[in-house]
Amino acid sequence: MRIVLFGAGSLGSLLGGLLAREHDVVLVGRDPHVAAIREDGLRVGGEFDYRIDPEVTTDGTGLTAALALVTVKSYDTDEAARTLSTGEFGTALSLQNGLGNEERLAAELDCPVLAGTASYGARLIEPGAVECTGLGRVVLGPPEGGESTLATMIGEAFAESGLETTVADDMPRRLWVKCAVNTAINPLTALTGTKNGVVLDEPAWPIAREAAHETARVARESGVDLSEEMVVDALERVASATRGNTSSMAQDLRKGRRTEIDAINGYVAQQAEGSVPTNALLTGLVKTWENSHGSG
Ligand code: KPL
Repeated sequence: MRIVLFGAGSLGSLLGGLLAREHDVVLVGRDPHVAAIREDGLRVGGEFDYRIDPEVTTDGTGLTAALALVTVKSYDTDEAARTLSTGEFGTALSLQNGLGNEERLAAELDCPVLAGTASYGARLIEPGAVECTGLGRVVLGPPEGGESTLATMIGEAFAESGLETTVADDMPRRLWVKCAVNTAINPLTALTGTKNGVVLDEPAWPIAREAAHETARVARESGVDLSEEMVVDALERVASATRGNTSSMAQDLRKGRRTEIDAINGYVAQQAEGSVPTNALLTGLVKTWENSHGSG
């Protein structure tokens, strides 16, 4: 299958490197990463140890493939959608943080858009080299829920290249669970410069739990059946499994880059019918940091 992977950051490069073992992958990214891959191939380390030569480009316009796999940061989704709309794709799949990405892609693209989550841990070591810091799973399906033969076909293609893949008929609930986990772990670890496991202990735990509880409430307001226990279970599971990892938001803040706060805690605060003080506070704190560091 020909796959255009739009967004060769850490997760995108890892998934691209894994998919390229079986499929014809075009990685769309930025220099110097793209230049290094063109020169010497992509090195996939950590849980894996190999070098591979996917096609690479910095120009995502006019591309054609069976699948456009979108892994850009949530604040780049609109631009990615506009660029991809100059090409032709059978299906698009968003594997991004935050909520609302699929709607924004669907507004520009002529093909069906699937939703997904990816729990592989990834870190860019240097241009041309990505490390898998933890094996995980890709879950994908229609963003509105239900079954889809397209999702099954993409799931099979992913599994062929050795990716742990599940095709799910309850993506709305899964996306909200992931968002709840991210509302709890990402801003807390970013603001305090700590690893994911810190949220499991006092004094961070009550803040993390409250952020996840509020998110479950907002999910229910949007018609998704999600209890407080479900999100707290997921939070404990993810924080334990990734205890020693640095969250994507903590990595962004440390590097002085813009974060995905608007699509995570900011999205929850914006969608809420009532007040969500913990999510609003965490959003305000991260945005204050971004503004004062010129990355907002
Ligand atoms: O998705 C993540 C992220 O860092 O964005 C978690 C689940 C927190 C893992 O690090």
